[in-house]
Amino acid sequence: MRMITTALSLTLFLSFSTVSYGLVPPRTVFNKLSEGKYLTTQELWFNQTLDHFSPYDHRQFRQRYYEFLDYFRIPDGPIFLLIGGEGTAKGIGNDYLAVLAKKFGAALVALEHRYYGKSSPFNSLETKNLKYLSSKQALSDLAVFRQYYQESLNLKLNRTKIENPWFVFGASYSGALSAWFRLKFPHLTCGSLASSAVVLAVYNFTEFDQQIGESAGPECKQALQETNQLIEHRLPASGRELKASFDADDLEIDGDFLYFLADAAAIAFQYGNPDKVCKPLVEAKKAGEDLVDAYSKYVKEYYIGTFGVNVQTYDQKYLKRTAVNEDSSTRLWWFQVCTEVAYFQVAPSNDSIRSSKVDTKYHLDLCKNVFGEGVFPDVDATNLYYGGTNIAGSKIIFTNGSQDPWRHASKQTSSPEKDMPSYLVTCYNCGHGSDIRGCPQAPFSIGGNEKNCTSPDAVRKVRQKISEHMDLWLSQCVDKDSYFI
Ligand SMILES: *[C@@H]1O[C@H](CO)[C@@H](O)[C@H](O)[C@H]1NC(C)=O
Ligand SMILES: *[C@@H]1O[C@H](CO)[C@@H](O)[C@H](O)[C@H]1NC(C)=O
Ligand SMILES: *[C@@H]1O[C@H](CO)[C@@H](O)[C@H](O)[C@H]1NC(C)=O
Ligand SMILES: *[C@@H]1O[C@H](CO)[C@@H](O)[C@H](O)[C@H]1NC(C)=O
Ligand SMILES: *[C@@H]1O[C@H](CO)[C@@H](O)[C@H](O)[C@H]1NC(C)=O
Ligand SMILES: CC(=O)N[C@H]1CO[C@H](CO)[C@@H](O)[C@@H]1O
Repeated sequence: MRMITTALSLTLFLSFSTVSYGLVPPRTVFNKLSEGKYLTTQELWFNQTLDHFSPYDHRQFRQRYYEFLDYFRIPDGPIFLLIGGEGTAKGIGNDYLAVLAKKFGAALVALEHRYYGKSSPFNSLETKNLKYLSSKQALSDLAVFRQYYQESLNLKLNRTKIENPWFVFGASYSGALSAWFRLKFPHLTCGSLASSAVVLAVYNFTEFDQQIGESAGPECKQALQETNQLIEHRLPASGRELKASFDADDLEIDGDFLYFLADAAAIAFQYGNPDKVCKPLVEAKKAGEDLVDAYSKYVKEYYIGTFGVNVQTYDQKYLKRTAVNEDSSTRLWWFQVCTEVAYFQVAPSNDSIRSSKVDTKYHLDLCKNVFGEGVFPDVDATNLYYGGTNIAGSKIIFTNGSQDPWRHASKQTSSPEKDMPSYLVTCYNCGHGSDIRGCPQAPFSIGGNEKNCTSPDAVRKVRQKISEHMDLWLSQCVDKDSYFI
């Protein structure tokens, strides 16, 4: 166990490299594409409770966080809590939230999600050690951290019992955490921005593939479907050569290979680069060229090359590895998928783009093979706990990108009576988290600049709304002397 109680474990911790080995694939949702574009990467640490729900387990672990105070209006400016998600948190990115922080005179504080990056409580990620990895524990981490940070800020400013107005932010899974934090701890934040927030746990998430078809449009969709049919046809007889032509020789299980190919297409729409996959395929089809060749070229050049995915992270043998390193995010996220939220990206029974072999059984087999008997997601329990799209929160802004396949696990309708607006950013390359990242999300643009969105105005309008809600809710918060006792 990597606990904070011994000096030995501390040094182990610090010896970890800050180098990243790869990016997180789309099923692990929000990508850290902001390499080198940080306001700060100076890491800070605090002692977190391992199990928030045990009355007698008092173990702690070291959790990493970052702060950026250059825009902070001392002493009463708001504090923006940036919620870490299913990946390593390398610093505070210079995206649209930085623009908002400047505008509101806010302090920016980012907490890495437990288990990910350097915030792992254990030296080994074997299944029994993952039992404290859950969204519920993560929400309590945020609550405890928020108190700790407010108190340490008060100490720094030589004052007591003062509360700054807080606002929480997240995108994708951390967008869901952002909404759920406001739901479960309304007294600890004035409001929440839940960007592309996957608040609905879905077992058979067929809408994901369907949205890719819609985002692709008829011509590209057909080319993608034909490509898949060719691949399925060639796989039984010449699987080895086929996999090798995608630089995916390691993927022994056909399902892993087909999942990898499905993700490779999804990524283009999710992150606002539809032409990267559609252009070469449609052109190859028109020219009567081999679609599989065109697709493998795209996968190697774009998905593996530019985007930087590590093919190994699709390999169940690899997912079984329990070492803690920068690439363990995929194993960790699969654990959350396999226990809490599912979002199994299965092929719809009709008209699918991905292979029909990427089905419910594939996912359940993976959960069992990677984590052991009895590990499967109880999505009903998750939705019972949080409410899914019927979330009974307030002062939460939901935003989604029109081309993003994940938006069908988000809240896409407004609930004005509960102060929960929902906005859809609509444009040809508006994807996952476009309100925060602009488009495309790769390459990263400073300040989440919306200039390269096919409709910059669509992004600007939603941002204006976000800003208005924040302004109102923050002002309602500071009016009270102290909204937290
Ligand atoms: C965290 O715990 C360790 C070990 O108990 C202690 O040495 C350290 O001072 C603590 N850090 C903080 C910030 O409280
Ligand atoms: C903190 O406040 C106390 C009481 O007002 C004052 O005596 C002290 O000098 C202050 N310390 C600093 C570091 O500002
Ligand atoms: C998911 O799909 C599988 C296979 O089609 C089916 O057996 C199962 O009942 C579905 N489960 C839910 C909850 O929709
Ligand atoms: C499949 O899709 C077609 C066209 O969208 C539709 O007409 C047909 O009813 C669907 N079949 C099934 C089994 O859902
Ligand atoms: C927009 O795209 C162009 C061409 O790809 C690129 O040079 C430029 O940096 C991008 N601008 C922003 C703000 O991302
Ligand atoms: C406020 C808003 O834009 N709502 C839209 C969100 O997305 C759904 C599904 O596409 C639309 O029906 C809503 O009008």
